[in-house]
Amino acid sequence: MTLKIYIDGTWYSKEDAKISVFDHGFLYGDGVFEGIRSYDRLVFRFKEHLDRLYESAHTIMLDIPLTKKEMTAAVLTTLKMNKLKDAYVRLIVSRGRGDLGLDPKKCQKASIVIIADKIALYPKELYRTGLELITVPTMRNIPNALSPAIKSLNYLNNIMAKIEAGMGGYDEAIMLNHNGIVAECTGDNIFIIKNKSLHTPPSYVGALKGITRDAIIELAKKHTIACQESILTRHDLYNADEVFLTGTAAEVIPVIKIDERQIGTGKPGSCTTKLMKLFKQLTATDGVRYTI
Ligand code: PXG
Repeated sequence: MTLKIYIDGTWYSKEDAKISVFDHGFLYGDGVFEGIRSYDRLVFRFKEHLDRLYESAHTIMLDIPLTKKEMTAAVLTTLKMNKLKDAYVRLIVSRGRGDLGLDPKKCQKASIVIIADKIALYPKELYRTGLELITVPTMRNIPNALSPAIKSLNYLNNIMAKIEAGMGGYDEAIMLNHNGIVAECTGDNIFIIKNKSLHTPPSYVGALKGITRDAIIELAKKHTIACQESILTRHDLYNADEVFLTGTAAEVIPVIKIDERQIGTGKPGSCTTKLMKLFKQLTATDGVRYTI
């Protein structure tokens, strides 16, 4: 069965799902997106993802031509139509078709695309052994120039960082901000554990307010693990007891080496392992149910 993709109210087969070259999402990266996951017919933190999408759109003055209720229905229908139990949903809202030229006033209506596909999981092995990361020369966008809270279609600095990490044979890049402070990874947030306390950079230094990050903060609170937003330097990372990353695609994944410095014992630590387990339980119970 070929994948059915939603574009502006109609479902097309994968081969026919096409967007105009005059779409400003393509011409200028003018738009916003979300990456959402479903686990055994439960869409994880669906409301939170939609809230972030509509907030990103509001900030860039992009009118989404569907209400949240209509958007919810469109996503669930796309999941059902593709008979997906465990899925990765890519929801994109672009400024839509316009003329050449930056002015979004030429774009009559935003375009909505919903792709629901099988999730390509990271190799299981990495969750057992942990990742090796490197800090890279490409820094995170300056937060005052473009808010890191906007999940926009502009990912060039993250992409360059990803290339730089890959060239060195590392699994992922740690991006610093313009002051050399740790911000996040290319598509994941970062946490450290030091003296049994969790720390993660605040959004204002240049991190996306990740939904998985929020879930981990909630789980920590519930299980009386101290957790706070902190300004972190590379020194703090190198000397952490444990480090892990969070994101919709990666979920919770341990880190064992950063810039060739071993983290803690060099093996995924007990607090990380506990949070990985708690997160798995959460995804199995907390979500919006659909039937297929
Ligand atoms: N930072 C950045 C820059 C991200 O893009 C995260 C952190 C983690 O946020 P969540 O809300 O997922 O916990 C992201 C998430 C994709 C894709 O298709 C990208 C993300 C998530 C899922 C899919 O590239 N980015």
